[in-house]
Amino acid sequence: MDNIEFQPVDESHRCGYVALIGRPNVGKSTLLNALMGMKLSIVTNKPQTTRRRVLGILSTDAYQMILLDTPGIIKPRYGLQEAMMKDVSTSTSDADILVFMADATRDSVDDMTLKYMGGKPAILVLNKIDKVRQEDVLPLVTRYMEAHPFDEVIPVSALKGKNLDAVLETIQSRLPLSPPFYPKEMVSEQPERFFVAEIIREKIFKHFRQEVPYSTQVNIVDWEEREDEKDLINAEIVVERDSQKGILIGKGGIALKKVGTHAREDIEEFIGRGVFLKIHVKVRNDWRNSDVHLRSFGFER
Ligand SMILES: Nc1nc2c(ncn2[C@@H]2O[C@H](COP(=O)(O)OP(=O)(O)OP(=O)(O)O)[C@@H](O)[C@H]2O)c(=O)[nH]1
Ligand SMILES: [Mg+2]
Repeated sequence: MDNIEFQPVDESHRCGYVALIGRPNVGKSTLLNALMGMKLSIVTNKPQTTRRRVLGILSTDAYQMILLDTPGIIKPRYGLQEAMMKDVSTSTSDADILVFMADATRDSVDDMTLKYMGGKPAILVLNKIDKVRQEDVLPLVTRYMEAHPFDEVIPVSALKGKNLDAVLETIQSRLPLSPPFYPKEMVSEQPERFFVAEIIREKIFKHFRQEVPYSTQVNIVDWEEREDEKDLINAEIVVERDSQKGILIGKGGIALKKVGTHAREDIEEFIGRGVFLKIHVKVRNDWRNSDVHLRSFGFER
């Protein structure tokens, strides 16, 4: 008994899981990063950027919010997308509170996405208000409220950091009373490898068009930490066809080199150390529909 330490119990401390869900490209990952005050989740102007949930842990003395950024909700057409939607379902069932995010520049309410809500406490966050006229927001709010009984509605601009305090306060007030689940200094539970692979994937989304980003998986094959030398990271990019491999590598390797340089800069900033980044490209036919490949890349459908 002597070596058991009793932590003082703070009765008013709040802690819980908060899932950020919504259509692709509405700004969920931008919001996660803005709330966290650091870039954890990759952001591009293409839909379906996020493929699996990214966990951000935001702690103060008073609360701990475990934020789950999720893939954008779509009707799945292939195995990878099925795994992505399973991830959304798991996140919503794990969540104490749902933050449903919608793009204020689009005026349609999507019933398919609302099916993921169940009966959980839900906050509607209308994003991108920097791009719409204020008088257009209210009719959209009305339409959403008719479609689902949201507990709160908050118009924001995740990109410009507008009204995010209101998001934090609203979430905080609805979190369950509970001691923290994670140490307060922890910001995520995903390993550095995951974030490094994501950074490389972000650059591929930014540098290539059409199907190449969607056919790409990035794996960290090896990571050697070396004394007095830069870390050596070996990454592989998996594509579905030889033609995609050709596009990724580019004439004289120039396209892949660009991806590598941009990724390395961000990786070094993220991990705070110098890095040698080696990337090679391999082809796995139709991996997005292969259970064996999906599983080996960590996706479950
Ligand atoms: N104008 C404007 N653009 C925004 C805002 N928030 C996000 N964006 C842009 O919208 C695009 C998509 O942002 P993401 O954060 O990747 O969106 P997402 O919902 O995570 O997308 P998926 O991961 O594909 O589901 C990016 O180009 C962002 O810069 C905003 O408040 N205003
Ligand atoms: Mg995203």
